[in-house]
Amino acid sequence: MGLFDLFKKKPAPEAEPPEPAAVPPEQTEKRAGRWKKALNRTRAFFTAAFATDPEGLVDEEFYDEVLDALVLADVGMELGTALTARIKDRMREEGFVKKADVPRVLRAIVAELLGNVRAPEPLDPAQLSVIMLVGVNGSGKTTLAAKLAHRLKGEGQSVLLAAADTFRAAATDQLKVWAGRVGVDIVAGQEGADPASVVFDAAQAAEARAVEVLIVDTAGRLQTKKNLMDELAKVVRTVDKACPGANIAHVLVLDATVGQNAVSQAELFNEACNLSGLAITKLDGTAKGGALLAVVDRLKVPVLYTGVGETPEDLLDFDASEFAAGLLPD
Ligand SMILES: Nc1nc2c(ncn2[C@@H]2O[C@H](COP(=O)(O)OP(=O)(O)OP(=O)(O)O)[C@@H](O)[C@H]2O)c(=O)[nH]1
Ligand SMILES: [Mg+2]
Repeated sequence: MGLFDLFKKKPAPEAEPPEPAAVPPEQTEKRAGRWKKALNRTRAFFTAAFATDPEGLVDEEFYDEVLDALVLADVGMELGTALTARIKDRMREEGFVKKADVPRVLRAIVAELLGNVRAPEPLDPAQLSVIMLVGVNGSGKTTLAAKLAHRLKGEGQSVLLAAADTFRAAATDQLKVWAGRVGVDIVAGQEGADPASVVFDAAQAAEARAVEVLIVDTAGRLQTKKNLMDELAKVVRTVDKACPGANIAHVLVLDATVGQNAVSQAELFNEACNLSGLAITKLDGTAKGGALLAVVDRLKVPVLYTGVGETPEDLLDFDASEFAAGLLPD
């Protein structure tokens, strides 16, 4: 079991191991539908490229259109060029010649890219798990903290929130409101308090209350502000010291609407706090999902959670195949 299998409710020690639950087909369909919807706008670029003359043969002009679609979807020129070359190779290897074959080939390549990540840290279910949410201002950290708390509580886990965004009093108030709405406890400090002291207190409270999952909401910060990134590194060290033996995940929360800036965010947050995984938010409305591919390709860390709205239920577990299927037309 990996660190991010937290959502799988632990069986009581004396209970029989549960049968793997069969997912009802209507639920699979509903999930696939949500992915399709989330990636509507991104898919439109590919639909445009693939819609004209699907029975035609692939040529350089068509591959240029595919590259344009990849760049428009925020994949970036570098990865877009590499992916286009991979499509050409795969088409040749598999003996495909028609334009209509390209979406299927690209879907497989995208799913492989998203799956080519470091294996997750093993989860020790007997220990506290800590999920630290980090990211730039407004990326969706606090909302995701609430969504995760809601989900984990629903799965029967005991959850504590730590309001380690002490930059603004409003930030703590926002998380307190969420804690009340989803019905979990929260540890907060005064405005301007050292965020490391808040996480230290929260870690002690988690220990004392035998909490299973501690979710730490941190202040938004620009990845280029060195003093703020140093402060984050200090919070990380505090969590490490305060929670010896814990399962600790540092999750970068990326706003899907920021495009290629996500790559710089990922690189600099990874330097400051050695990321365990990614969450992508706002993958509803007008977002484009392509930058996520560039980030995963660069850092080789898994995507864990996806935010598709502003309510606690608007959380999807990440699934590489469903993402790839949503990204490209059938
Ligand atoms: N549409 C949509 N909006 C979202 C999603 N996640 C968060 N938001 C909205 O984005 C805005 C910022 O979200 P927050 O959770 O406050 O972001 P934050 O990263 O905590 O922000 P700071 O603490 O200021 O850095 C809010 O208006 C949220 O409702 C999402 O998945 N979809
Ligand atoms: Mg916040």
